[in-house]
Amino acid sequence: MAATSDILPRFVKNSSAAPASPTRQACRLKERHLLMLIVVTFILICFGTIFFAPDFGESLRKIDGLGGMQKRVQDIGQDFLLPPPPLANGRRESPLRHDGDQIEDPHVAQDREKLYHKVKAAGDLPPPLAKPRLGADAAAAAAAAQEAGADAGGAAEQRPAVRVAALPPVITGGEDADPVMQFRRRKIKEMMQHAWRGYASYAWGANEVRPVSKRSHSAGIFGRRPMGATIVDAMDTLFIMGMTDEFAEGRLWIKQHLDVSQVDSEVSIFEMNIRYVGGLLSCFALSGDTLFRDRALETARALLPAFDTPTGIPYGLVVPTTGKAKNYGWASGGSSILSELGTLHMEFSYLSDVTGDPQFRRRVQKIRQVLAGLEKPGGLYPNYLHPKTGKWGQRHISVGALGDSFYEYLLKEWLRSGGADREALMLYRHAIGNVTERLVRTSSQGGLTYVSELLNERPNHKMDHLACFIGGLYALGAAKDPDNKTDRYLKIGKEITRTCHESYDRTVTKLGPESFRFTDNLEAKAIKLQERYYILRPEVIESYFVLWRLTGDKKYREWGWEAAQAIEQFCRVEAGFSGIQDVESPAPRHDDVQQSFFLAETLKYLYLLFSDNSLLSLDEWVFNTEAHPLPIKGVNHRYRQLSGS
Ligand code: DMJ
Repeated sequence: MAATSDILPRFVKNSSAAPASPTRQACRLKERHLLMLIVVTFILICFGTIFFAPDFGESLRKIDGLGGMQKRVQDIGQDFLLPPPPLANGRRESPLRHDGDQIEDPHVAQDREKLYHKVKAAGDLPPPLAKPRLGADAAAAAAAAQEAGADAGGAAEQRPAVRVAALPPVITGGEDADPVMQFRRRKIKEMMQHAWRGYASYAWGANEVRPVSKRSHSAGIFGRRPMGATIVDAMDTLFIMGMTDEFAEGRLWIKQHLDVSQVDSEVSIFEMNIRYVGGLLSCFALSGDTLFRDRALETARALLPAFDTPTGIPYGLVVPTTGKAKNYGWASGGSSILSELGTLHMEFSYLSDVTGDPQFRRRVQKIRQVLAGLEKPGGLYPNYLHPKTGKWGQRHISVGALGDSFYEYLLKEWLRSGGADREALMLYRHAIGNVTERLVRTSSQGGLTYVSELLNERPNHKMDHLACFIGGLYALGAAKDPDNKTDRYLKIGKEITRTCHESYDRTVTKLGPESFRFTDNLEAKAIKLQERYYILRPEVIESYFVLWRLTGDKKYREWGWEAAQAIEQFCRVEAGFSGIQDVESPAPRHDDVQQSFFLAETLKYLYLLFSDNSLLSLDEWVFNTEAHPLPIKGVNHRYRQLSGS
């Protein structure tokens, strides 16, 4: 057996007897080369260690220049081989690119952004854009730009923050004198920043973000294309919170990418109206920027083919590119849905006023005419109406899912029109009167007030989370409608809101379930597992906000804070906020969706709850069903009606 002590292989077996042969000499030479290689490698490793290991480098850092260089190498090091960021102006590039429908891996975009910020921090790129200036400062900046002959629109493409400076000042103020409320309001703004950041980092341009798995998400209601639903829905919340950089980013996306007419799959008329048309009109009213009005107009135009029915009652779905429209297959023999066909009036009327195009108002007046002329079984409105026959479908009556915002828009359109639409008020009084007489009930044990449903004349003692908006609606009607039921309706509004608070307070997480029931044995509790989820819905908080504004009772602020804390505890995840699957679990699973209405509604109502009453006063603004504020005609100077229309 050959000796095993040698490190290097032997090439000659009997080395002891034989003199050194030429072959042997060549082997020694090779051995020497190999040894030299090892020594050089060792030196290189030592050198690298001194440079890259923080402890070894500590003393070197003291030497000017060398220390700085070492830090830079360390900072950039691992990302050095990634391609450079595409934009040097501080604008975030979309991880989902629309150009040619190319979808870029969000992780690549994330890495690129990380590298960009590192390089920028190392001082190799120009400093980021200055924050937009507001007020007089903004006016001065705009004037200077004009004087220099700058094209505000064109230049804005590259430098969105500058574009905002050219806008009228944001609505500021609204800070409550109470430091506790100031703290809470700041916290809600921080939650908004977190929600926005999660969406912008992982799903920019898509409809929503999956904040756990950090990917984009889209519900069928928006069609199959990325339509920036979260951007459009969040814009007015960003505006009132003074998040001007984010607002500028959103505006740029809307300018460059939002074109509903190009969507070649079915979109929901209702959702496109309340989130897009409503959201854009709200931004127009708040900012005066006509881009928003024009996009609202284009969006509403893309929906119009759905109204071409024998009765004028619109279908629920339309394909904007082809104009093909239809109803949901599951909706009572091809019927349209009450809450959908009845939740267009505010946006369409306002759109006609600010564009001078009367066709939108005409469409919703036609719907109104049909509804006003129909016989209502027991004075109530069933949830299904057939667009061809103009006849009611299945007799399901509810102020929750499928019915809810129809009732809301009767009262609110009267308010929005500055009292001009008296027919809306009459219909509201009639509808709410019958809801009160036939659906409002009191639970047998605890005396909780709730609104039941009717299915083929039989009561169903269940309330949806969605139905909880009606506490606020009762109170709003009581405060604004000078009829003789004010006290009674205000009391009902307060009581229903108390019940909705109970539905939160009686769960493990202190978040309310999707629906809750009233039986002989339980009250305001979900029975089935499928009813126990919470998807960041706003309706309960919405009623807290309205009742706080109208009554000044501090308990609504406390209840809102309880909900905010529960959302923070159970729904906050690394890239935003997620719905949860079971409000009765101490460690609920996340549904991995950050709904766009969380930014549009839930956070907005919380923010307003902890602001003072001057911010979006209920005397000047009325909120659409997605919490987008619309100005009240004849009262609010931001109404911006097109002269002559
Ligand atoms: C929102 O899109 C609107 O509030 C709508 O009226 C009902 N559902 C969601 C929020 O829950």
